[in-house]
Amino acid sequence: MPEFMPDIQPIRYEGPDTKNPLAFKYYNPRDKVLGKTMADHLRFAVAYWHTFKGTGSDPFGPGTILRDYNNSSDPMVVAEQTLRFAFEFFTKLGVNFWCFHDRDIAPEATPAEGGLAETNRRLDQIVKLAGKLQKDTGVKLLWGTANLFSNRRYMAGAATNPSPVVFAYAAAQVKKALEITKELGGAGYVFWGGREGYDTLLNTDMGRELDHLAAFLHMAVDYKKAIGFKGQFYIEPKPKEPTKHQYDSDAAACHAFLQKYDLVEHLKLNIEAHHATLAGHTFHHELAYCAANGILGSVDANRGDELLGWDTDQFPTNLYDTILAMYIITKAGGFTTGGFNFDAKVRRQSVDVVDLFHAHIGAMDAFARGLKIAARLIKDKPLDKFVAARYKGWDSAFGKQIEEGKIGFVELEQYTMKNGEPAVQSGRQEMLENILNDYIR
Ligand code: XUL
Ligand code: CO
Repeated sequence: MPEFMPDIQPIRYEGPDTKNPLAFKYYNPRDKVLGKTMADHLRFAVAYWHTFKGTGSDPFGPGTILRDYNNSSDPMVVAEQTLRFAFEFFTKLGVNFWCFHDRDIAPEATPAEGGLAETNRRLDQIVKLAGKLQKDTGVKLLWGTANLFSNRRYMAGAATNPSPVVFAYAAAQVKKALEITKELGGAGYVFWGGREGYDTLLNTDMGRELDHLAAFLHMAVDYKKAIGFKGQFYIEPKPKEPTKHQYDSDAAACHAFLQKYDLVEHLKLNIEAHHATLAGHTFHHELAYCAANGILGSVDANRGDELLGWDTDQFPTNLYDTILAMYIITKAGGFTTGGFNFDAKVRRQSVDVVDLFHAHIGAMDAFARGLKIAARLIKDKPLDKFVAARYKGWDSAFGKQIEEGKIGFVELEQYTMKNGEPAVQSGRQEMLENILNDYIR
């Protein structure tokens, strides 16, 4: 097979002083941090949809990005060439994982071309090649998913569609997506609620739609067991886009939903950085919520732009974000099945293949640097020590009695009558922010 990118050499670690823009300054996969290699901490994955299927189109104009592998009128030839390009890209970049939607890797057949049966045949053909390329390169599947939002049949949702016929179609599609994810040894499977939400409540039965979404996920759990798929299920929160209001709007809303419908033992969360921001939270907040509730699964790494209100899916470069993410994730024990999937796309003017490398190199370095800084914060404990001291009252006999539910309002009133006004203590936010900045070197 001739190479697609003969001019691009495998990306290597050259250290912080290198001037080579096609080298890692911080990501050294074999480097050990807190007893684990960087590769094992970070588990980077490339998102197939943005990186290989993205064209740079926006609401004001069509795509600007032309790729050589799209040079055939036969969509299956394009699909195979895209896959080969993708594995060359993974290998040259040095990432160990990839992620895909079913419709990214194989084109959907129209009813006239044979409908779902033909679509599934096409998928099988591509999955066979993907399995071979995975074996040849050692690159693994972090997670698979189904695109339940592009086709017009899903315009009013998939599992939450007002029609059970659409629900059935979506179920058939996810059934196949689970089968191929299993076949490719996927470590996980993501449910992002594409159009599971509403544009107006005037035409929507919200309670019924939520029941249907839960029923759908229970069917997926049952089918997962039936075929012996061992990967982790994730649900990915997002508050809006494409619908005005998505049901899985943020980590807390997903958690409440999973608990109400007895799904919490079956799904963890896949937190996307800019979905958090769109929800009016920080990436840090959403990760911390998951860590505090034992539901942290995986991450879609990206960022938004503070001046653009939409889902810009930019590559993550903000060090504060990566440090705080690594701080939370590492303290929570790190990824098991999850990893960092770059759910991010190059800008519309970044039309060259080399831009895909610059984008991923920068993002991987930003997380590697974040990991190194977080590791020093974890070792030295300047924040932990402050937090422990701030809460030390809870470690006293009195605090313990409250935490253990041994005393109630009556005893607390007696205590307060006796002890009077509590002493207040500074939260020292400015000092802590300075300490954090001090670690960035
Ligand atoms: C959309 C989004 C999706 C999911 C997978 O905003 O994040 O790409 O990650 O369907
Ligand atoms: Co995502």
